[in-house]
Amino acid sequence: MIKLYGSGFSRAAIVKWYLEELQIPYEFVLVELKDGDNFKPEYVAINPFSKVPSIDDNGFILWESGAILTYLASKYDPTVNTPEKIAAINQWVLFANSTLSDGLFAPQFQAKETPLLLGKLNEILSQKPFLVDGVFSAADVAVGSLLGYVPMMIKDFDLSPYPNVMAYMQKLKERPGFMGGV
Ligand SMILES: N[C@@H](CCC(=O)N[C@@H](CS)C(=O)NCC(=O)O)C(=O)O
Repeated sequence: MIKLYGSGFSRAAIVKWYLEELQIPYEFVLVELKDGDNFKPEYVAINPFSKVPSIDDNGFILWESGAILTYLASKYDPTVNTPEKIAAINQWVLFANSTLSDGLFAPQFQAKETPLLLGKLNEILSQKPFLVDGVFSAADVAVGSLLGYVPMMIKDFDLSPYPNVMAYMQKLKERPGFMGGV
């Protein structure tokens, strides 16, 4: 069974959501960051950088939430069955964890990047319900999770100029497993 290593209020919630979407049985292993469990030798053996999440899939260990999402998609989502599809998902996962993350949360980029990125995302989401081929995938978990952090991390952020982004966030929030619990 897959083991998911994570802590409360961490990016392990992203992987947990996707495991629930895929309906894969998994064991959640608590690595309590506030107690420094991530610096203990047994966890450093799993992730040398002491970050969560990590997974252990029957002996195959992987860390970085984005890498874990694309691995799970290519292994366990039967619709992800061509190099092009894997690449398209990878593109959105990398976009979420680098371009979008920096543009939304790095103070030096916010003013220029946030309206540009959310404006374009709003346009894209006016044409399709989900990001890759209009079908829910790991791409939506990655981008949706990042967007989910906006109301949590940026006080009074006004999303009203981006109604399609708001509707997308609401639709994802209603899915069972959405960023739940971790
Ligand atoms: N880019 C990494 C970020 C991982 C990360 O920074 N995780 C945080 C929790 S959300 C962590 O483990 N922090 C512990 C620490 O830095 O000591 C990912 O997406 O997996």
